[in-house]
Amino acid sequence: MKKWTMLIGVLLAVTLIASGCGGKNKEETSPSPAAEAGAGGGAKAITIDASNFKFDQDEIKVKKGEEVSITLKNSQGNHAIHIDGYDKEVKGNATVTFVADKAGEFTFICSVMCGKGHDDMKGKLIVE
Ligand SMILES: [Cu+2]
Repeated sequence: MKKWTMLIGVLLAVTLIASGCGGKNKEETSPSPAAEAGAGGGAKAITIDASNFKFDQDEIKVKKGEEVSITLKNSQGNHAIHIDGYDKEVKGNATVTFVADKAGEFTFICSVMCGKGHDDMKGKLIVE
């Protein structure tokens, strides 16, 4: 009788350990793809190309709370972007990263006096 009880006890322990390991493995494997997705989707990368005298995108849409990474490429001339309301500035061939924590529409303008078309260089950052 005692032997049986012990055997059942051992079997139970083995089962528990085995299932415990299985559970642990699942825990170990599942966070890594999620972490990768988090890293990949962490910052929304936006590249704006500036030339005389326009930005190739005049509307950027992001979600509120999203981390946004804006890169400005000056393919022609010398321009920079200033985002009103967020007080963020990106100079040519540089990147600025910030969290879009305020919803609304924010105008961005060229903040370098680049020539006669300078005033036409504007766009909208839409945070929804
Ligand atoms: Cu300008």
